Amino acid sequence: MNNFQDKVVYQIYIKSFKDSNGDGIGDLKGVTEKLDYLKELGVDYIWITPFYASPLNDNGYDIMDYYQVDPLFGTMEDLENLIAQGKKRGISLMTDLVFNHTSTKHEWFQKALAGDEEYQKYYIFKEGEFGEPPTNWVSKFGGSTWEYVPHLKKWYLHLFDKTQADLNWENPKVREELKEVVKFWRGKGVEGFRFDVINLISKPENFQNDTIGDGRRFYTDGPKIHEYLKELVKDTGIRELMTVGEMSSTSIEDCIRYSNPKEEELTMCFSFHHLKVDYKNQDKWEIMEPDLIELQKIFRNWQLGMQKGGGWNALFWCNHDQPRSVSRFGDDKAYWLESSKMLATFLHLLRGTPYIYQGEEIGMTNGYFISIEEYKDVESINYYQIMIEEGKTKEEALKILRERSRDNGRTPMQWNQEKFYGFSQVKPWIPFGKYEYPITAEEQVGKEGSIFSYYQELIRLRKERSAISRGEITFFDETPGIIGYKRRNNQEEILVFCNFTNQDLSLKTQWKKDDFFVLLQNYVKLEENGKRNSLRPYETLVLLAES
Ligand code: TEU
Ligand code: CA
Repeated sequence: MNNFQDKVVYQIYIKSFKDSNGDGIGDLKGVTEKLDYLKELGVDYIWITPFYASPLNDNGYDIMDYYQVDPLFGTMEDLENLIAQGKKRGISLMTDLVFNHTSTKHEWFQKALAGDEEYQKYYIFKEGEFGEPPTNWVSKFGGSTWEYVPHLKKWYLHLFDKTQADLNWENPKVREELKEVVKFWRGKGVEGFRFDVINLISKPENFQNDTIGDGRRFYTDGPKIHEYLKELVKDTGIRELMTVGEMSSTSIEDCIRYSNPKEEELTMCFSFHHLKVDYKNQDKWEIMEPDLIELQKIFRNWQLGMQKGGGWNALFWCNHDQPRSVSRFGDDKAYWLESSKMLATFLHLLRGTPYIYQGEEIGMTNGYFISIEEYKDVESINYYQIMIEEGKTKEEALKILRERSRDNGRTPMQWNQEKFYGFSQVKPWIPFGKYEYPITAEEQVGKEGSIFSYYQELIRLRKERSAISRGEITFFDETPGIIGYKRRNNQEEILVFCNFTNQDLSLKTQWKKDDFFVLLQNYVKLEENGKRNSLRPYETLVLLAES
């Protein structure tokens, strides 16, 4: 196992990062231009979302050719150059492999449609009865998971959009094809992989209706998932690389198996339970305030559970599918600076590998789009329709999208105060967010007290302190609204306090200034009396005790 515990990953949503050729769409050359910025931030890996040939119905998560760079994002040469330039700066590239499904434009699916039975076996085609789909499962993007092909008189499975057909991993040929894809990119010098919804690849032997849910219990962490992952990793020789699986609706038990080195599957897992604490009745499209007690419970269970089982977490608040954390768990107006820093602290000092999503390091907020025309995301557009059909008014549906849409995290990076924020020479493919503050990278880099500088400090701390990268974690009971945890390694102990509310809250843990060194704080000054018994709104304190 390689030494990855002190590494930090930066996620790039390529379409919205930096446009180099003035077409309003971010691209590979744009990423290369910004490598020095990333080096300054201090990250070790960049994960770039799919840049392969694609009709882009789901912005590249619908791959048409695994071996080609989409011309919209550049050329293979651009990619090779990016890898080389990254290596010079000590930044490794992780690519995103979408192996649960392909675009329906993929050659394999096209052959299947043309009647080639060999290729129909690459996908999951089934007959329905009485004109009904084979099961009542619900797609992640709304509607049925089955699409009917009249001339074949069969339905095919798509857990996501109908242009994303699920691959049949039961078929050894499919598994061999996908191994070749991994080896190809490995050969290009890619040093890590993120596997998209990889825990959904193993489908049940019998397809049946779900009478109590949307079907996910039949294919999530499915029957052969561990077997498939072991085979993929072994046969492609990527055991020593940094790999992360995106695990949808997963369990701690399965994530231990996915990421415990002894199992020889992956390095770490993304899980999403902490990002559902503001879903009313588990429903993404019903808004409520985050349940902080639940949030604490989830982190406690996952952190302690994974530690006990020898698993490893990928830590994140934001990605291209999620609203911005400062808008969601912080306060992006009155406490924008403080809450951005508090959320960063909480996450980066946990046990696991932190992921920074582009713009998070400068405190970018939700997009807060006003009209439906501004939205580009297939899920947002589908659910807007569904909400209207279910009887919501347009205003109600738009209000929900403003909180929940994936486009909140997809507004273009804001590099400087020039027109189009230095992202592009022209109007970008998606609108900029409607900001209260003129948030830009230029304004923050090299500026003491900025969110960017704070992230630099967090990354530095992880590299300096083994208690953070490798230490044991324990949680201690604090006033509701505050989460407190400890990290310990050898003689070093670090205490972390985070106030997740906009209230002053008193601490149960009493501490004296003489006994600790204040490693980090997000308010400018501690009170002078040498003792601190409370935390201000969104305040965080990181204390070091050395014995
Ligand atoms: O996402 C998987 C996934 O299930 C979600 O994060 C999903 O977007 C969310 O639950 C919807 O509410 C991955 C990719 O990250 C995402 O961008 C793709 O759309 C999806 O897989 C399909 O490839
Ligand atoms: Ca471009």
